[in-house]
Amino acid sequence: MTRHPVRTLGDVYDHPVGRDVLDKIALQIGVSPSFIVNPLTRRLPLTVLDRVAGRAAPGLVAALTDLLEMNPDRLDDADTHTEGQSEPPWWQGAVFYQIYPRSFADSNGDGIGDLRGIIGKLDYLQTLGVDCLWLSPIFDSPNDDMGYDVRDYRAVMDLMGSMEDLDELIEQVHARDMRIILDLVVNHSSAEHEWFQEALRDPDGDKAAYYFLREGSSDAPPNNWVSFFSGSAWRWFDDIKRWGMHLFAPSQMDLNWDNPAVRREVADIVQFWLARGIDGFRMDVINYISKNAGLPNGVPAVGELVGFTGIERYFIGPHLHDYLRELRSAGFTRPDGSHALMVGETPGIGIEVGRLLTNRQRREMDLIFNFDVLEPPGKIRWDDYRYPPAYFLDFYLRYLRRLGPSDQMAIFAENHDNPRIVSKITLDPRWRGAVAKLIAAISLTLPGTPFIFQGQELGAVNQNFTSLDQLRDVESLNYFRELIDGGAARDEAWDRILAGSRDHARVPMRWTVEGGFTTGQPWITGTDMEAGWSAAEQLDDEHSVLNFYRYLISVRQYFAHDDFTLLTRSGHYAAWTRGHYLVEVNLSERTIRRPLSVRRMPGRTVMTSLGSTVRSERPRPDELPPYGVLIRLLD
Ligand code: ISL
Ligand code: CA
Repeated sequence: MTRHPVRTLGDVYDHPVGRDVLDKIALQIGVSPSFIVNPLTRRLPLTVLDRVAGRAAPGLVAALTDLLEMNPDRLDDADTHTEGQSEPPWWQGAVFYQIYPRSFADSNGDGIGDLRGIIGKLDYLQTLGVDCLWLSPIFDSPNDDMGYDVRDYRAVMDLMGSMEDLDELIEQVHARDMRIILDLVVNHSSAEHEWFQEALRDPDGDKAAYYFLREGSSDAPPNNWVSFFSGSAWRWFDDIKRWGMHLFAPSQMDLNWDNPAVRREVADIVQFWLARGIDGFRMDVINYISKNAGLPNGVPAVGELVGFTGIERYFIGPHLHDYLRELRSAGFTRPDGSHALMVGETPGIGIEVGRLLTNRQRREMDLIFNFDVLEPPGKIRWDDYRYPPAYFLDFYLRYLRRLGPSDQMAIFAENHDNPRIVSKITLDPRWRGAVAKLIAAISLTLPGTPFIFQGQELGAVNQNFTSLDQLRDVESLNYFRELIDGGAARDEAWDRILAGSRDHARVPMRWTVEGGFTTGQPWITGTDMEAGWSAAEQLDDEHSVLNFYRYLISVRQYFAHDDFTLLTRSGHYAAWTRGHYLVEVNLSERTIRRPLSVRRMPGRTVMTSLGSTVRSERPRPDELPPYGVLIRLLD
């Protein structure tokens, strides 16, 4: 790999990491990237930039060059050819469905969703038409972070059922021609994992070297990194007189991937599960696994900018690509040479680095989640704001323009860490169904691999939680405390929690009007009781969001491998074709006119987003109603 020196602003932009960073800055300040990088500024030496920026944000430029130099990989032209590529892999045309097992279906009345609950809903999932299920963590865990803190990577969590239940689930999924992937949480393990327990018993032994344990004095953590769940990323273990690193909750101890034994363990775990028949893994915060050698302090200016001090020391660490390639071959390769699916959860990763991680020629991962889609510029999840649906579409359109033939993007609007997309876009109940369908239409007809989060297909909305004791999530509870400790008024703190809490997505699925999730007391209670929005009601309603999803998923097979052409994108209107299908959308809450050029294209209407909530009259043929979608099959 040739190393390119990074001396000028142009060098930064020619570097994948640099381009992602500068694109992000441009997006945040609302200018085109060419406003920052153009023929005039390209030659600007970074030393000069540092002198200018250095006053306001000391160390920022140096942090950036460090990051770039540590990551020399580029996609060269040779990486983008398609010759010799066989059939498109199965996941390229697939629709994924994320299950949060704890809240999906409870089979035994203990109030907690479980594997047998999922088995009982396979008919529903098959009717929906999804191709692959992704289950959030089901491995043995003390559940400080709802399974994202694994105690035993080879055992099923008691609350979820047994290994036999899982085997049966895998078998039944496959019998229905679907696939199933699980969640691999290996940036960290639970402190209750036997490795960590062993480390506590013998802080100089093998297992201690699986983690980041540092000697020192109990009043000064080894560096200034902060945890995503509030406070320092270090916790003092008085018994062994060492600090232990946790980027997430204090019981989620980061694993040291620089230790080859750790990488071996992870590969073995993956092999263990592949042998049981699973089709791959979603890989939790996988881009955080390679930390900078020596764990240097984060640059405070970066911390202020992005909110998490230290992040530039690990979000694209020096060995990330190597470790992934190694894991792909040692863990994700089956005895017959085929590969199981690797879907990376990669917070902070932009489009260019995303391509490095998933380009088929590079043999690292297959898909990643690019989280920049979730918040428009200037917003974070805790802000109470309305998300413009145009941002969702334009984000993926821009993403697409940057992809080559060996790249594929994942498309998603929701997951278990985020509020519901409908509520982000509108609080007006009149548009609930239309907005849900708009997101469905974009997600399912753009080229890319769509991921639907449970309940999204029902147009689920946020919950009207009224007090802290209704919440369960460690992140929300910690953040509330952090805000209060920082001097915020209770109302003000509560508003932020209510806007961004992960618990909005984690309340039980609404199977029936009465609920239908459990016969007992659910572990967390949803407040949305609105009639018409449960699965049972929607199955019977031809205009429901659920049936809109079903329709699009069922016809997707006819265009999933066809070309995409953007016909028009202006104002609140967009139109595109995918194969023989023509999709038109209204991204606003006002009725808009359809352009004549598109109206004149010969074909017949096969689906509209009418119905569900607003039983408005048939719209005029030259108009699209608020948030409307019109799908035609062209002659
Ligand atoms: O919620 C966030 C922190 O503010 C997100 O950044 C989230 O933590 C991040 O996307 C990583 O999420 C994943 O790993 C976490 C777990 O809590 C999340 O549920 C999981 O999706 C730690 O394992
Ligand atoms: Ca149960």
